[in-house]
Amino acid sequence: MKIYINGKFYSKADAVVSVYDHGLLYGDGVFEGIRAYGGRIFKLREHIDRLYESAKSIMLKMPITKNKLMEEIIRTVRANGLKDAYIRLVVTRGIGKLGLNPFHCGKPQIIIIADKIVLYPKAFYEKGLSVVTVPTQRNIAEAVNPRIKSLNYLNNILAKIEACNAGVHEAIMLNASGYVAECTGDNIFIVKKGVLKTPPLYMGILEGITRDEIIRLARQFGIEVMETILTRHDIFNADECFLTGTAAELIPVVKVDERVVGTGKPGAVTRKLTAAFHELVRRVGVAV
Ligand code: PXG
Repeated sequence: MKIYINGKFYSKADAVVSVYDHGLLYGDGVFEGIRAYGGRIFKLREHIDRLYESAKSIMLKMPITKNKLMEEIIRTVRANGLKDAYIRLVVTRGIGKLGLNPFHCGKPQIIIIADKIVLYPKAFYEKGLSVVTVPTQRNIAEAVNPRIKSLNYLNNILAKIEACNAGVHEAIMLNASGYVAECTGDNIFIVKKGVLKTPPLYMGILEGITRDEIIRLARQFGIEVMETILTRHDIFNADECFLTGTAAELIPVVKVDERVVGTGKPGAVTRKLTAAFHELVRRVGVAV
């Protein structure tokens, strides 16, 4: 495996960063999780745009242009001979002193890992997931804005631990007002009376690239889409529920806090959007 760090490739064993890097010391940095399907990188430009927005928000000055970074990502996928890949793009604050001040750090470090994608077992996509709502609330936007895809993922990890403790694979996180926000690494949708509903960005969520694509696909099908406040009650009583994310793609949810959602099986709208999404990812994207 060839791992990219600041313009050079290293073997997995040699791909190391300094213990003085603020990415390690403070979780100070940003990242993206990107996928390639059949030699095409899906929504590369959108991921790069989101990364630069995250970086801007935390006052991390990207050391290279967007175009150069896209070239470097393509180069890394190519160097690893991958057609279907999970690309982890990480930008750390860089090497600094012990002490919070990010302005004492040198250059940000750019790391690109292109690896094989490990999928959830197929059974989850066919039967649907069981999930729980958890005590850990999603970060409030006025503290660490969930729209920043930062290296500081403890908020989500705490929720994931609670899901694991409950014996399920995913957690629904609520915001500080008790409304549904998102999952630990996925956005959430429901279908109610033919309308597709998902929490708006101001509920304190990441603007998922898969989320945006599903909204667009649904509208193309003539399905009404509402970005609206959702409560646990709405999720329990939904006709269908599914999660979206780069890693998970679309995954049906059939049980929430022991309440069976809809028929207890992946619904028709979920299946239709899943098929359309799979068709899309193989057709579009930046060729490697
Ligand atoms: N919410 C959160 C908190 C996320 O971290 C999503 C929603 C979905 O966004 P996208 O743009 O992927 O549709 C995410 C994405 C990983 C990994 O390695 C995590 C994500 C994506 C890819 C890989 O854990 N999270």
